[in-house]
Amino acid sequence: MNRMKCLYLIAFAICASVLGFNCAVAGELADEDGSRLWLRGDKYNGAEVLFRGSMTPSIEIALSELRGGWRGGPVRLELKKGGGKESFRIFSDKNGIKITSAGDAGLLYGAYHLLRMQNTGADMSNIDVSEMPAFDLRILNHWDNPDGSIERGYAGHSLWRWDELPGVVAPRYREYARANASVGINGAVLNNVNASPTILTKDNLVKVKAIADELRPYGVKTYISVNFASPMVVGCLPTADPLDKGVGRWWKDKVDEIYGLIPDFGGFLVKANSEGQPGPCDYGRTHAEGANMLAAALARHGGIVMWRAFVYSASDSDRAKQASLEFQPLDGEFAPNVIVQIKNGPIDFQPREPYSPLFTSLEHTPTMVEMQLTQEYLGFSNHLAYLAPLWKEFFDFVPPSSLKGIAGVANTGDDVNWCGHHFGQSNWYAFGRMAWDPGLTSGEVAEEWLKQTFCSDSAFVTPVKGMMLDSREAVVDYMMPLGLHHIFAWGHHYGPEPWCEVPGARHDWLPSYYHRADKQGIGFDRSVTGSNAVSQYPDSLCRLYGDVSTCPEEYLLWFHHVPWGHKMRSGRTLWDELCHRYDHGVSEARRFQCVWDMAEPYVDSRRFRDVQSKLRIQSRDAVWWKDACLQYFATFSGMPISYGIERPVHDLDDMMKFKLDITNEECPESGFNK
Ligand code: BDP
Repeated sequence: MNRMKCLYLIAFAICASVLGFNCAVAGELADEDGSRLWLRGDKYNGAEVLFRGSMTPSIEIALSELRGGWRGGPVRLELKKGGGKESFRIFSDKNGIKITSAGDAGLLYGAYHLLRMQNTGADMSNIDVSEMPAFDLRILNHWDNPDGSIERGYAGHSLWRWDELPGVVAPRYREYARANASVGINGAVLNNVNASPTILTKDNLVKVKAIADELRPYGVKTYISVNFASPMVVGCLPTADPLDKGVGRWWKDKVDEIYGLIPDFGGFLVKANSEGQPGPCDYGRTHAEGANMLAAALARHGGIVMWRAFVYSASDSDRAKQASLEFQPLDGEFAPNVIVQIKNGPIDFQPREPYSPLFTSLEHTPTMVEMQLTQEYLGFSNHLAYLAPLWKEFFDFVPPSSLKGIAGVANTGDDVNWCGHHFGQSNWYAFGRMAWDPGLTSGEVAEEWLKQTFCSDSAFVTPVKGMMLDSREAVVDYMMPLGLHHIFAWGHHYGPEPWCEVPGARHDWLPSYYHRADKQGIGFDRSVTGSNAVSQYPDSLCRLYGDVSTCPEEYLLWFHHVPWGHKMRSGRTLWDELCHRYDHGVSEARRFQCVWDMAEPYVDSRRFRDVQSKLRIQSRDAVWWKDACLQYFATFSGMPISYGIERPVHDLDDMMKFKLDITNEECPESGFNK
């Protein structure tokens, strides 16, 4: 680089940081690796920040964040009596800006809020903002295993380095905690719901404590997933029966041991009698009896049990009905510190599902929703799928006020950019922001994230935000439009395999169980004359969903087996509509490539190229999905692929022979790509 250019760049960088811009448009910017997430505000270190009172580690962090990043006049922080400990008020008076809260966490959140306002260019004149979180529990669930792998993780290995803890405490724990605090996430379940009992050994609890000590100053509480058979495996008891006195005592002692190490420990997350995990039903006890036994051990310390309702078995009953059938009769039987944690939909994090009817049928049981940030069913960390619209869709049916909390299955790993895909970070960000305030729109959150992560120029933000907002629907269209679901490949959930048959496999683990395509039509009949899953919804929705002529088309094949010639609202037949939706998904993925290429002047070249190559994979995968599904379903419909749409480029036979050689814990370099 010649000297002039170098001077120019330095001058630009200084101007840019003073003005708060971070776009590349007026010159080159140093490549970024994404490790700084949305917390890229240049260090300013000139702010006058004051606090009088007794200092806590969280307040120290709030002060140092403001000193480092605030570019305005004096800011005073003050602890006030009254109000929630996480709530805060920011207002200006004659002496400058003041942040008040009843708790140190509130002051920390206030500090991050003020910085976010500055860094997104919000109007700060006569500022007076009062904020309180919509949910008390805003928790990330890590599906991380003791060996460092992450179930359904596509961003490298676990953040927790169990092998070197507690002696070595990686700096990333604090960076992780800081990122969470900056968006209001206040809890982390450290390990996989398919929990190894070994998490409860003395040696491992000391490691958990070391992490908890790092997270605490940022207001992030530590929780762990426990295996229901732990008393047998770790405690060498002959049983794990929740009504056995010795078992109850073992859990009490274990919980006391944990609180001896971690006085503010949050509690347990439990996956029981689900997908082969042990649980109370092994002893003829109910989920409530199992959960309440753990709850009794935790209650003395203020801890909670998050008991998952993700249960289904290889029975004749429609899988979509099973969680409700098992949990609804237990309504009101759970101890007060048990919260039933329910996935947003009745099956399993599909690109689109109706909400789980348990949310409206459990009337006397505290519930929380579990969303998935890691894109197990949405193209892993290869596809751009901004998930805020999915969560908003859920809240349209289940009001946030009816929930105790919100959990998100994390998409973080030890990849440099944390999430594998730079845009995966937007889901982490949006999860926190929406857990704090589900009233925010998907667009507002996307805009905030873009401005902080990349650049605030509207020529960049407007089109890229548009791409984000359309991205989830595009994935639905090229994977499973019109209510199709679970037609993924066997063994991993990346690509399509609607034809998949595995001799001896559980029928509810095979795509044909879900799509039910035959010569007459396609879709799962869950109407009153079918599996009657519709009856689990409130009457008005039951009627709406149950009638093929009123069922919203996005749920059509979820609730009905529909003839190929059925007239859709567009005037097309079902078959033609299916063709158009798949095709639309593909053209959206292509459009995203164009949008991103036009963003090149605004993004440093490394992140630009990373996203560009991911979008290329996404487009190819979209074509793979479309060609596979349409050509396979055409063998039933007997109809030609609609003439107006792009012709298939792959042979069905080739795609049927193709096996992607990946494990559950990897993101492939590409899918079918002949
Ligand atoms: C499914 C995942 C599986 C999880 C399970 C769960 O495929 O890896 O263990 O959910 O949530 O989506 O328990």
